[in-house]
Amino acid sequence: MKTTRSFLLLIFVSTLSFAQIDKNATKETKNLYLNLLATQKQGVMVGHQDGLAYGLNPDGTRWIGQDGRSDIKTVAGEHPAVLGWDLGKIEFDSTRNLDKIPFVKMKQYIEETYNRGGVNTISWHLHNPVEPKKNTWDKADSTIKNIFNNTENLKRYEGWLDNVADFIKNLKGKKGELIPVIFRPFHEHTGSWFWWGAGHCKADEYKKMWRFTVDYLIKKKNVHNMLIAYSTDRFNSKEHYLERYPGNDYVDMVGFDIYHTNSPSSNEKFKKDFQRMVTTLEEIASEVNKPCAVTEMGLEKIPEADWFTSIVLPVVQDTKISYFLLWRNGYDRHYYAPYEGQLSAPDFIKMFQSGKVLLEKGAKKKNFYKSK
Ligand code: BMA
Repeated sequence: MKTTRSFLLLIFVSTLSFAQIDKNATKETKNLYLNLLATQKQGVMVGHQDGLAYGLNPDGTRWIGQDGRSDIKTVAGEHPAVLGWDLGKIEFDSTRNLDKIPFVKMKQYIEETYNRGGVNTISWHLHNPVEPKKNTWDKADSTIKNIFNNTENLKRYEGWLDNVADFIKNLKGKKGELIPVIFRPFHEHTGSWFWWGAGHCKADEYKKMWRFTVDYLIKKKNVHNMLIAYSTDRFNSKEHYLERYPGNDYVDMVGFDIYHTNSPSSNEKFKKDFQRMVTTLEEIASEVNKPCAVTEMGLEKIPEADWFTSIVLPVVQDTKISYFLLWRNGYDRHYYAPYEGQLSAPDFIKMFQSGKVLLEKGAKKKNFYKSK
């Protein structure tokens, strides 16, 4: 009897700890979550921020809004497996996001990616709800405290969340089903360059803001096609990583952002830090039973010809990491994925040919949205 009871308890606890936070999530969203877990160590997917929206021509000039085009496809023959998008400026009913992508086009790209079997993740570089003219990089202290202290500020923030909810709830597949997205709010909070960063609010304020946001979207606005990702910037230890973690009931996926600067002198140090952070993330992900990813990364302008195979691949291959997302190819001095003719393009292809990383066809094979 006693054994049966503890056996049942064990089953109960393990189903609980595998579950995603939104019990009313759509079927496709639940499948995405379970399949991210189930297909760990079966290739790490490559992501690219804004990859379908714009990029660079061989001469370094920009291309914008050419349907069917992406720099990764031009270089390696396939679109990225994961596409990142940002909702910055959705706060103001703007028709374009902070990097000038029309929201109607973003919706189209998200739908195309989903229809191809790929994964979409959404970040939000939002303005400061207390002083809405000030942008995401505003460094005012106590912003979060001042949102909750003041009804007008809170109302304003809720209005912004309404816009986020409307956007996410309007993403639909061919059969009218809602498209699951990985929503990654208040990112890089171990740094202090955004108003929600570690230097500008206390840990409990950050957690309060996080929980309020997630509850508002899921419970109040009934957004049920979303997984919630927690992503720090650099961190020194497991404790540091978890310092502002809002709890297992508020996070579906764990990740971090990391940028490589000052190459080549920093190459060894970067690789070491990256390795340590991936190892710690895998440990945490195993403990909390949640999928994990390198939610942003890159080396601006990729001046290292073998960056992908000598620095990135050795660290991410054969790990639990579901994907690493390269930041956007904004313009000729600010890009993170190779484009046609770029120095690291042959090496990117070599990384892809290793069979250890996946682009869109590899994502499709994982059949993320179907139950197994
Ligand atoms: C930053 C830069 C900015 C951009 C922002 C949000 O890292 O790429 O140019 O506006 O991300 O996408």
